[in-house]
Amino acid sequence: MKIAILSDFHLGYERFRDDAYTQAREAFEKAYSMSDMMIMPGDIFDYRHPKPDVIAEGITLFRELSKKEFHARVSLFEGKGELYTNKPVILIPGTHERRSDTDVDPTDILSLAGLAVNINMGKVVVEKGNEIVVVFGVGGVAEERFKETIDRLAFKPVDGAFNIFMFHQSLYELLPFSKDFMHVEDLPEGFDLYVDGHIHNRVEMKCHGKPFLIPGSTVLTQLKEGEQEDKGFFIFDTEKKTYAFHKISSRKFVMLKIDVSGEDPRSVMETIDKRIKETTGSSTERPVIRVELKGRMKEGFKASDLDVSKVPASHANAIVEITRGSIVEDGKEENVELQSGMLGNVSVRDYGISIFLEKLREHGYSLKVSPSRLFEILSAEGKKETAVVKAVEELFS
Ligand SMILES: [Mn+2]
Repeated sequence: MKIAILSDFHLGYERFRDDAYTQAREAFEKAYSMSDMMIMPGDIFDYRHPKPDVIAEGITLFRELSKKEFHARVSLFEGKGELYTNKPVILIPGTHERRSDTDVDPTDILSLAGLAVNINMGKVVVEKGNEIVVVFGVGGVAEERFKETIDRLAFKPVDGAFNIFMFHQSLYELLPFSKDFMHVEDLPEGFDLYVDGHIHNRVEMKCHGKPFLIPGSTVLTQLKEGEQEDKGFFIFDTEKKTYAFHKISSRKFVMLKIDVSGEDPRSVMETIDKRIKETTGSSTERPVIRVELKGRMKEGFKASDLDVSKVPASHANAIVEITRGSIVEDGKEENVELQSGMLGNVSVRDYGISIFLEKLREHGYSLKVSPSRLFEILSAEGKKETAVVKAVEELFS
């Protein structure tokens, strides 16, 4: 069977809302035309509570797919709720859609509408002729809960079938930053293919000797170095055990690192202007260009002497952002910048969870409510007071 693997569409992502929609649509179209079944490891939506117009975008995209003929069909489903379609469009929720286990998340809406099969904490059997593919799914959970979750689920690969383990987490080998992240070798054994979401650049590795694939997101979100590559999806061929990446047309992202060492503000500004012009050329598609200035300027000058505020407007055929945080100055610590909700390659949310856990450990937290559940309660509410009341209720009722 030919399996399309596509991920992290982030429908509703505010900064590039149209890109999120049109690039997902292109990925859906192309991936459908090349495959017998489609699997999607999470972050379909950018929010746990998408607005109705964003839910409508999701429904529109998935409805297009649901009208098509597939060569394979779902023959068995085990998971939350019922099966409302036997078309093999299979997904799990990601960390962006994550809610508590009993709450309805936006991917549940797609399955309730019969537009996809949500296999969060469950599995699905897909058949085409006498070929059988079984996909096991674990939606995004807090990193420190991942191990206990897969232990509890204890998925058993099915004899005579092609078995896929699909999830949505960080792994230590990809982001060596928290001891809560699992290692690749800790993933359950015996599967023919491992598919992960969450990471927004493309990853091709091995796990227990079998392919481990992350297609990356279909839309720019993090504006980190890894996102300069093409966006797209994988097609995996279960017969030949081969796969290939297929790109979609997506907004280009270029990172320009400019060394300002020994330069005065005027020459720095000229260099910025020249490099941006070289990068955009005659492009009409408005690439995102991120300029990172680093080094120590000519003596007597500091970062604030650079007036970069007018640069974006003078390059209308690009979306330009400039960071001066890495310019070295006397008496100034190196800046840590929070860009697009990311810290290094780690989301602020994941970083927040790891700090929260550390604090709880320091204080010898031993109550019954799991730390991740507590974090979710505290972060789900807009108002601090409401969140605290809910957390206290959960802890002491
Ligand atoms: Mn994502």
